[in-house]
Amino acid sequence: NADEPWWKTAVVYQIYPRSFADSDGDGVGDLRGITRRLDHLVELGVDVLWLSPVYPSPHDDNGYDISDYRGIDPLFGTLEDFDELLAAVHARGMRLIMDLVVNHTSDEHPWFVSSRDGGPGGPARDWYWWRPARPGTVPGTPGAEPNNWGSFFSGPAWEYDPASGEYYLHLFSRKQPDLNWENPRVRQAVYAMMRWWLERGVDGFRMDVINLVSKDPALPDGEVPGGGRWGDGSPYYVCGPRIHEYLAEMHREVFAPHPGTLLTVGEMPGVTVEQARLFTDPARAEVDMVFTFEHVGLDHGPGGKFDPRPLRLPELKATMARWQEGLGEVGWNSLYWGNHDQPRAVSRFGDDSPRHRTRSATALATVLHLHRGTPYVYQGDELGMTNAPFASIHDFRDLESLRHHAEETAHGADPAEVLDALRVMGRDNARTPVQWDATAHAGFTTGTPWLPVNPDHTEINAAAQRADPASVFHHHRRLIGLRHTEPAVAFGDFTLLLPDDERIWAFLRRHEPAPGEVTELLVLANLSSEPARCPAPDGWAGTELLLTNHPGGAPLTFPAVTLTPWEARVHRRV
Ligand code: TEU
Repeated sequence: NADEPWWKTAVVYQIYPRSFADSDGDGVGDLRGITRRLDHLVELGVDVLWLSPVYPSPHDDNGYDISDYRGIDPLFGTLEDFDELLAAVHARGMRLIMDLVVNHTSDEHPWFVSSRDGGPGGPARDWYWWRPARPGTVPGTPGAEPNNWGSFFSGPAWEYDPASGEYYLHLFSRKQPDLNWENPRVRQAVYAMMRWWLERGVDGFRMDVINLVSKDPALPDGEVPGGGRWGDGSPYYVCGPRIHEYLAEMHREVFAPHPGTLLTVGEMPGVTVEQARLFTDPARAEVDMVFTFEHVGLDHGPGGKFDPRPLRLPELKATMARWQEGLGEVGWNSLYWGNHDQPRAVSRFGDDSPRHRTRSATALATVLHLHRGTPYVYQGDELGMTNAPFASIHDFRDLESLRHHAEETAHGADPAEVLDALRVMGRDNARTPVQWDATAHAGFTTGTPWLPVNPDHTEINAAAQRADPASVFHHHRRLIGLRHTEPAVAFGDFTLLLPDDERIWAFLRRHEPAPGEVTELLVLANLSSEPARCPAPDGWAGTELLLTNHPGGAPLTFPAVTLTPWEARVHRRV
């Protein structure tokens, strides 16, 4: 597999800098804090670090609202601190990719300031999406927005500018105006900025909502879903009319001069397998892989993420299998359970009770890392960190949650019910500080953390887990090591077994690098808190047990083996 790209055997670790490690006691994580903690990542064995945004920002959306693309926010340090971190990462044989947020900027970015202040017809007006009020309405009054699109963060997707009497589009917060990618000057400015970071030595980009940058220029009204207040504009901006043209252009302008060295991953809300095959087909030279949202939408009810419903395992297995199948021959998957936008994996997909937490976290990791694709480990998930307790709305910091609560309660929703949904699905769950040890503030800061540390850090922390070979940390280390040593993990094909089983997740990986030279891996996992009978395929009894989260488990027999709660194992047959 020597001619395969390096990132097919790599594992990426996502750092949310604000919550990773604080070096100067201001309660917010920073770059020097990361540099000091690199040995944790080296021991884990990860290959690439993805840094969530550290650019200057008003922090309306915790840095995903950028006001200067070529700097470092003082909250996180300086460009010198960045260069020092990058050199330290490279010195340890790891790579670093930046978070590229170019669907929108901050409303405090100079580009937007000149676009707004230049008024209609101004030279920078068409860097963003400005439109007059809907015909026949009074500008600035409810219903006068240019179309009926809703924002991802509640309310309308348009903000009124009284100075010009026009509105600007923002799919996210009002402080995140959407850039107009129809304008070639916008695209060239983005490419120039990307080249600036590549020349600084970074190894690629995670591209924020990159499949939203092409909009249908007519900006038509969307369907208003039952009980909804705003139109669904997604048919007009998810994978819009020119998205492949733009990404192919970006590849030519930015990535092509760096063949074989970079990693590019597009975050793509709403992307389908068919589209992902186009985006990640190497022959099309667009991006290396994409983040799908299908598997993290299965527990959303009709009202969306804050209308959670129980997740059925067969649905999750089928979704993952469909993406394995769809990108099996052409293209490539990224694999994740969590990130800074999702609740903690062990709380959402596992059982975070003291009895089952370690076992369920390691079972979930085993299943994910043995799929075909590049795994992403979100900071703290290698420790099995859990959702945090939120006593009231005042404990939340994320504007998505705060705005949802304000909007829904203003329209009569029961505050207690809204709060329950935020506790289960709110993004702050994944943003509590990384738990390094059992001391005050978990060793994250010597000051007061911007978001309280989860009280369970006395039990769940990196120091305790480094000392425990059966810990979630060491299981992740073994899984990552397996990807580096067993080619079948990265290159084997995928066959789902027992698709309808409500508790067992079983699948096969088969790798035949040369005719007759076959390696097969059998993954069996009980994703429930009860013992479960697991039918085993014939011919596997007595095969090598390559990895397990339950040493001393029952031997694999035919026709079945009983797996203890959350027991996961990998057998190998050559
Ligand atoms: O997230 C895109 C995105 O779709 C999420 O906002 C998701 O829809 C939402 O959290 C509900 O699950 C990216 C970033 O990862 C996120 O942190 C930013 O808030 C968002 O884009 C805007 O930049």
